[in-house]
Amino acid sequence: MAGITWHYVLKFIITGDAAVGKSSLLVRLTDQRFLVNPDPTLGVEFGSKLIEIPEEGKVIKLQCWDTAGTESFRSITRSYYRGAAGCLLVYDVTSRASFVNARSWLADVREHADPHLTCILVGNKVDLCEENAEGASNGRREVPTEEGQRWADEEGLLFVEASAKSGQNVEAAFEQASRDILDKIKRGVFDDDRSPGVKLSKPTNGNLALDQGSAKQGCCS
Ligand SMILES: Nc1nc2c(ncn2[C@@H]2O[C@H](COP(=O)(O)OP(=O)(O)O)[C@@H](O)[C@H]2O)c(=O)[nH]1
Ligand SMILES: [Mg+2]
Repeated sequence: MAGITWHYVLKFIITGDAAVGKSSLLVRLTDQRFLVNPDPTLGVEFGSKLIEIPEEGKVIKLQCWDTAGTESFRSITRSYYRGAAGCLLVYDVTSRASFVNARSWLADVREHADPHLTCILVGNKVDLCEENAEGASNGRREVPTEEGQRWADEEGLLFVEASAKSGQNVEAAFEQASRDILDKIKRGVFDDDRSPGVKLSKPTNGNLALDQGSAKQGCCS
């Protein structure tokens, strides 16, 4: 595998209410840092990162589109749903409203995205409700873990609780979704000709081709 840059490019979208931490999750993934006062996202922002799925022996290039969560951008962001293989549907565990609104974001995803898209529900900001020594939380949590898990199960979504601030489960969320997408590719649900959200590094002479050019291109590789 020497020299291989990536085996698959998977396009992800990150969606959910404003201020739940979508941009922070992306910055944590790509730059391993956390901004206390990030600028609000205007329209759509982009980030990319290589991750490894060791048990599959595959290197994945994640291409992530971070959408603005405000109503005024909703019509713009819808067009970005189309070519995605994966979606992070984010809510804030300290905001019940953001969890309730996740339903309408999911409805948007279902309406506009590929029906085979893998969606992972991410309850962000768990660092704000860490338990004390007696096991009691400090009271900021508004959505119990079980409730998030139950809704994810009902809707057929993957589920994880994470923190862009501490980094907990951020890469794991993308990895879990990528594993699910790889599984779909294996089963022939996604293929790179039909699904714009999945791009395969083209084989030459039975080996995976180098695609240094595209991997190094642009501002975000
Ligand atoms: N404590 C905590 N704050 C967070 C976390 N993620 C984001 N924030 C904060 O929440 C606010 C909104 O974050 P942002 O990433 O802009 O949200 P977006 O509108 O969904 O992109 C910012 O002040 C962030 O610093 C987290 O995991 N924990
Ligand atoms: Mg944002």
